Amino acid sequence: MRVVILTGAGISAESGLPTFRDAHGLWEGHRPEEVATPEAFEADPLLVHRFYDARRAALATVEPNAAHHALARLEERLGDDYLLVTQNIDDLHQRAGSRRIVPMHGRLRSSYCLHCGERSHWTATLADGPPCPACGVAALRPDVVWFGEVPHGLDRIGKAIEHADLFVSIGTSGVVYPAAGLATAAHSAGARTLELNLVPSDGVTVFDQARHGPATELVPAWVDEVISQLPR
Ligand code: BJW
Repeated sequence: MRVVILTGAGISAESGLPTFRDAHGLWEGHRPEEVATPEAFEADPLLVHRFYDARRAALATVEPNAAHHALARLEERLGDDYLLVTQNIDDLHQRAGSRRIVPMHGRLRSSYCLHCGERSHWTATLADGPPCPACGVAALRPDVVWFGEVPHGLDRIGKAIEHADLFVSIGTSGVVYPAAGLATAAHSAGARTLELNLVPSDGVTVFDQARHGPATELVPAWVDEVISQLPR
C-alpha cells in the first residue's frame, strides 16, 4: 500500500507550537500571514526576521509528540511506499525520525542567501544581519516559502500522489494552495482520502473519511490500525 501524508501546523500544536489561524494566532499584534510574505520582508525586514528568529528560538524548547513519532513508525514499516509532505517549517518530523519527507514550505533551521543562492544550516538569529557562510555578504533570509513563492518538491509530491493508494491529511486547515489541492488530486488519481483534524477543515468534503480529535490521540491510533493490517 502506497501512502502519502500531508501535515500542517495542527500536528505540532500539542508540542507547544502555535498554529496560524486559531484564536491565539497573533504575533505582536500581527496575523502571521501578514508577516509571512515577500512584501512584508521588503517593507520591514527586521520585523520579519524577528518573527522567524522567535520561532527558531522556540524550536529549541519543544519536542516531537506522539503523532510525529507514530508517523516515523509508519515510515519504518512502509519504506519507499511512504511519503510525508509537510507544510511545517519546524523540524519535529525529522527529529522524530522521518526521512522520506518533503518540507514544501521550507525549513526554519535553514537560511537562504539572496546574493549567492546558497542554503546554510541555521540555528542562530538573522535580525542582526550575519554574513552568508558561503559568500560573506549579509543578505540572508529565512529559507521558507511565502505567499506567491513556489513551494519545494512539487514534482516529487505529484509523482507520489499519482501512485498513492491512500492520502491522509493531518492538522491542516486546507486553505493554502497548492497543498490544499493535494487531497482532490489524490482522489482524482484513485486514492482513498482521510482527514485527521481537531475539527473539520475547510476541505473536509473532499475526504472519503474524517476523524476528529487531537493529533496525539488520532494519529497513533490510526497508525496502529494500519500497521496491524499490513502483511507481516
Ligand atoms: C489540530 C490541532 C490538534 C489544531 N490536532 N489538528 C486564490 C485562490 C487559490 C489560491 C490562491 C489565491 N490567491 C493566492 C493563491 C495562492 C496562495 C494561497 O493559497 N493563498 C490562499 C490563502 C488563498 N498560495 C501561494 O502563494 C503558494 N504558492 C503558490 O501558489 O505558488 C504558485 C505556484 C504553485 C504551484 C506551481 C507553480 C506555481 C505559497 C504558499 C506559502 C504558504 N506559506 C506559509 C508560511 C510558511 C512559512 C512560515 O511557517 O511562516 O505556510 S502561510 C502558512 O499557512 C504556512 C502554513 O504551512 C500554511 C498552512 O497552514 P496550516 O498548516 O494549515 O495551519 P492552520 O493554522 O491554517 O491550520 C491548523 C489546523 O490544525 C486547523 O485545521 C486546526 O483545526 C488543526 N489543529 N490543533 C489536530 N491538536
